[in-house]
Formats: sequence, C-alpha cells, structure tokens
Amino acid sequence: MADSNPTVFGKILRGEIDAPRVYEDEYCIAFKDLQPQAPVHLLVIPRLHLAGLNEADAGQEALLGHLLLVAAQVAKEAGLAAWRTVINTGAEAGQTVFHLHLHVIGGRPLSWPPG
Ligand code: DGP
Repeated sequence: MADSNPTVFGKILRGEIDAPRVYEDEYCIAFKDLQPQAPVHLLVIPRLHLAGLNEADAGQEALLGHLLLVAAQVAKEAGLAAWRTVINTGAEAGQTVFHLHLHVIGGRPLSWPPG
C-alpha cells in the first residue's frame, strides 16, 4: 500500500513529509495544497495508492464515493458555500502527482471552462 508508493503523496501518508492535514480516517486524508490556486485549496487522497482515476475499478466504488463525501465535508468545514472539485487524469490534463487526488478549490470566483 503506501509503503511501496514512491510519490510525494506516499511520503505525506507515511509522515516523511509534513502536510497540514484537515481531515483523516482509515480510508483517506485531506490536507492543504502546497501551491494553492485559491484562498481554499485542499487535496483529498485515498490511503490506497491508485495512480489515477483510470486505475480505479468497480472494487473501489465505495472508496471513490467516500472521497467525494469527504471533499464536500472539508469544503463545508472550510466555510465554502461554493467550490470546485477537480481530478486531473494524465499529464496532458495537468496531473503531476500520480497518486489519485481530488482538488477542492474555492474562496474566489471560479471561471468556466477551466484552462
Ligand atoms: P495535480 O497537478 O492535479 O497532480 O496536483 C498535484 C498537487 O499537489 C498540486 O496542486 C501541488 C500539490 N503538491 C505537490 N507536492 C506537494 C507537497 O509536498 N505538499 C502538498 N501539501 N501539496 C503538494
């Protein structure tokens, strides 16, 4: 699981790198993004190392639903009435860390479509 996870998020899960956690349970953690793109920018990641959404299968259905509910919870706890969840899948879509993560972004007006 996390022990064979070479990504920076694996290091965060193992406590090798500090990240300001705002939530954790047996399935996932949420912490503040190092390079915030908005006043609130959180990341929700599963403890299970999936490189990205395209690696998930039906066996992770409950986990994926849980990640969404945690994203909504941490957004509300951050005081957001409106926010955006983003999952970048693949380098061309902007994914830089190959451990599945949901961005929770808010606290400023968000334009559409994203770049
Ligand atoms: P993505 O581009 O979708 O793969 O998003 C990766 C995000 O991870 C990016 O917004 C910056 C964030 N990030 C990268 N390294 C670290 C780190 O060491 N600590 C924290 N808190 N966030 C990180």
